[in-house]
Order: sequence, then structure tokens, then C-alpha cells
Amino acid sequence: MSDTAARVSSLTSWHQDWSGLRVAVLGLGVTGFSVADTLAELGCTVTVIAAHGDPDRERLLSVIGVSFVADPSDEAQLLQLQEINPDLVIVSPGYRLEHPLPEWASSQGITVWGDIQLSWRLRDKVGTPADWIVITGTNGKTTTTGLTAHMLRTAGLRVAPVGNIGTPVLDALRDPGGFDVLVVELSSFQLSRLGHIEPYSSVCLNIAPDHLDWHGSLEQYIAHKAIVYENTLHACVYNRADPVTERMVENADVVEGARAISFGLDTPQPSGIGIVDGVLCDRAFLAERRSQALEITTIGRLRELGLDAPHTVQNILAAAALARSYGVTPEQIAAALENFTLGAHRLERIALSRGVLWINDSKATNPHAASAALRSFSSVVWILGGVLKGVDVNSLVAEHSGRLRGAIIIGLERGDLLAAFKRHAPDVPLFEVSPRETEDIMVAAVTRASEIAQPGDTVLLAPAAASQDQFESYEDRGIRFTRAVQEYLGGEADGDSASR
Ligand code: UMA
Repeated sequence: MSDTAARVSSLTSWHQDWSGLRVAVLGLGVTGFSVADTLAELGCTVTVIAAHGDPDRERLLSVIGVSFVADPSDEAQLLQLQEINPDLVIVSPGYRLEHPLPEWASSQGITVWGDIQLSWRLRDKVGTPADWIVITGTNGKTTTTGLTAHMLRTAGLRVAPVGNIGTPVLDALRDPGGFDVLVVELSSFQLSRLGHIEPYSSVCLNIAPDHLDWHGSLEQYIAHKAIVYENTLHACVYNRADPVTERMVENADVVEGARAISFGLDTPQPSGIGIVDGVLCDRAFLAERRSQALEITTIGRLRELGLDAPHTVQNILAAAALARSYGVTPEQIAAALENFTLGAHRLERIALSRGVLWINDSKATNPHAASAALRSFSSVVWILGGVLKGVDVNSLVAEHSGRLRGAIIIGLERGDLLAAFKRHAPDVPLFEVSPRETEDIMVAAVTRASEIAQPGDTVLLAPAAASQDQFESYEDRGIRFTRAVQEYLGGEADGDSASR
């Protein structure tokens, strides 16, 4: 190890001397900006390199004395990086592992970290470092992160939900108020560059194929997800219905005394959280767990709160396990659920008009999430398509063909979807919204959906794909859908609640 690499490796506290380090930050999204801002504050000499600029962030970088280089070509960016010859490279999550810039840096013996490793090292800026509860999984991460944070907050703790949910961990670390707990949502991208951290508790909620274009194979994707459990101090929470997550816990190198805790919709064994006769119960965090269980809430109450979709209940059980591991009481968890609302773009009800329910599940960015959404309704006009990320859609179409009144395809990449419908749902009326045909994809999709839907149907935006081919983000996609529905219906929505 070079002297520089040894110096970088020894930096494990905000209060050490980071000054003068030459750092290259890859990417100028939310992560890149927070990294550059932090390292500039610590006295490093920082250059941000990215494919594209961002006028607002660029302006701020110049104010804080950070250089910025934008070039769409990887070769040109590499030359810039070589010229900087940094002591340390911090990579934004979206850069694939074998991207030429981090690859070159590693080959030169230069230390390469993701933003989460940097955050872990800097976690002692304000007072006693917060404990980290870390959450991953193919689907439900963001909801579970929000739920866990809400439960901990209801118990009177100072909590921030951070990470892939949208707020970089570094932003929370620099909050002068400080936190007791950070609930950190980690994507497979962030996990693949995690390095050594020591989570208080951890969970991988479920595994289904996603981001295969980025990871190369399902095996690699699973291997990266499994990193979430490494060095866990107290509770490794896994999904009883998903044996892959259980195997991850069995194989993880955890701290002596850390427990494996399962969650699931079925009856829990000791060290599990689950459901008995409609009651959500904890058989994990009580001394008498061999013979007793603690009641948390009931499915009936969750139904009244609109939180009873099976995948939502699973997220609640996982969040309850994490919160219980931190000492939150069942009563506090029940109280938290009373005023928790699912975020926008997750089975979000837009309108009920002329007997047709309009639902925005733009957050369904892979087939597993879309399948959960489809399962919630019996007769569906389904709007789908976008960036498929190398994931197979055949079984999704086959599984749900029976509930489809029709399907409307958006997105640029269509071959696989069209072939899946031809093979598994040849009788389902299929429509395409051609990007060339129209300026506003969602207006066209909503108009077409309104022509097909019958009273009793649900029009469901659950794309099973990422959005970036036609929209800025899944939020942008959901907002455009919502706006198109509202404009189409004018003041017509019945406004009463629909249950089906
Ligand atoms: N860039 C390049 N070349 C590349 C990749 C990126 O130049 O090969 C540059 C872009 O030009 C841009 C910047 O990098 O300047 C964007 O970086 P980024 O893609 O890492 O995005 P951030 O804005 O930093 O947001 C990231 C996460 N994005 C991704 O993982 C793609 C956000 O998750 C996360 O909320 C944020 O950090 C804070 O942690 C989004 C996401 O889609 C919501 N996540 C995926 C998912 O949930 O499925 C993993």
C-alpha cells in the first residue's frame, strides 16, 4: 500500500485531518454534490467529473471552491482523472462497477469508495454517532425505510430516513441537531461499493430480478444485496417466504450475539414476527418467546387504515422487526401505524370516476413490484413499459393475463413486451403509445385507457420498468400520469372510496 493509500485508509473520523487530500468525485447528482460539499468543508482539493453538467449545482460548486469537469465521453473523463491523479475517488451510485474511471483508479492503487463508506467514516461529526439500521431488497425498501423511521420517531428518538430514499447520508451527518438513529436505504449499487460498516440491524426484504444490466447476472445482484448483513451487531431480519434472504443471513459474517429474526405473513416461530388469526405478533423480542407472543396490531385495523395490501403488510412486519430490535414497544409501533401514509406513486389512488378506479404505481420499476400491484385488483387496464434493465417479463405477463381488460405499452424498448403478450396473453387487447405519434405519452395513454375501461375496472400505471427513457424519474412519470388523469376527468371524480 502506498503512503497515500495508507493515509486515506487511516481516516475514520470527521475530526482527523483530511485537508489537502486530492479527491475526484464521480457524478454530479444529489450524491456527487453532497460528497463534494462535505469534502470541501474538510479542506480537501475537490474536482467533480460527470458526463453532464447541472447549472444550479455547478454554480454552488464554484462558490465552495470545487472544480467541475463535464464531458459525455468516458475517454475524455478518464484523461481528466489521470491528469488530476487523485489520492481518493468517490463514486456516485449510478456508476457501474466496471466503469473505466473507477477501474483505472483501482488499477493504480488509488482508494475508491462509494458515498456510503465515506459517510460511515465521517459519522462522528455531531455528538455521539447515530446507530445505522440498514435496509435493502428488490421492492419495498423505501416504504420500509419510511415506516421504520416513523416507528422510531413515534418512540421519541431523533431519526432520519436517508440513502437511496433520496437524502444522501452525508446531508444527515452534517445536520447540527444530530440523530440517534439513521435508517439507511441501500441500493444494490451502493452495496456493491459498501466497504466495512457496522449496522445496528439490517434487512434484505426480498429478491427478484432487477438491474441485471448493471450487475451482469442474478447471482452477482444477489451477492451484492447480501452484503447488507455483514458485521450486523444486533438483528439480521429476513423474509421467511424468500429463502434467498435466509441463506444470505446464514452466510453473513455477523458480530457474535447478533440474532436472525424472520418476518412473514404466516404464523411465526420463536424469533419470528408474523400473523396469527389476523393479529400481527412478535415472537422474537420477548423472553417468553417459546410460549408467548406480543400483539402489535390487527389486519382489520390495517384494512381500515388502507395498509392491508399483502406487500404493505410484509413491509410493516419487517419495519416492526427492525424497530423492536431497537427497543420500540408494540404499542408505539401500533401508534405509529395510525398516522402513516404510503408515499406518492405507490398504489396511489388518483380518482374514481364512472366506476373506474385510477391508480398510480409508478414506483413499480421492475416486474416483481408490478406483480404485487396487479395482484391488488381483479380487472385491470394496465399501463406498462420503459427501461426493462435486462429483466425477463414473460412470467409477469403470463401470471396476470387473466385479470387484464387490456394493456397499453409505453416506453421505447418494446420487443420483449410485445413478444411476451403474443406468447402468454394473445387474447388481451394490446395498444401501443408511440413516442413519435404524440408529444405527451401519458395524455395518450390515459385517453386510450379511458376508451377501454369498463365500470368496475382499475386503470393501473405499474410499468415494471424504469422510467429514464421517456421521463426524468419514476416521480416525473407518476406526476405526468396523475396530471393527465385529472385533466381528462376534469371535475368528474366521484371522490368516494373504492375497495376491490
Ligand atoms: N454519471 C455519469 N456516468 C455514469 C453514471 C452517472 O457521468 O456512468 C453522472 C451523471 O451525469 C450525473 C450523476 O452521475 O451527474 C448522477 O449520479 P447517480 O446516477 O449516482 O445519481 P444521484 O443523483 O447521485 O442519486 C443516487 C441514486 N441514483 C442511482 O442509484 C441511479 C438515487 O437513487 C439516490 O436516491 C441518491 O443517490 C441518494 O442516495 C435513485 C434510484 O433510481 C432514486 N435508485 C435505484 C433504485 O432505487 O432502483 C438504485
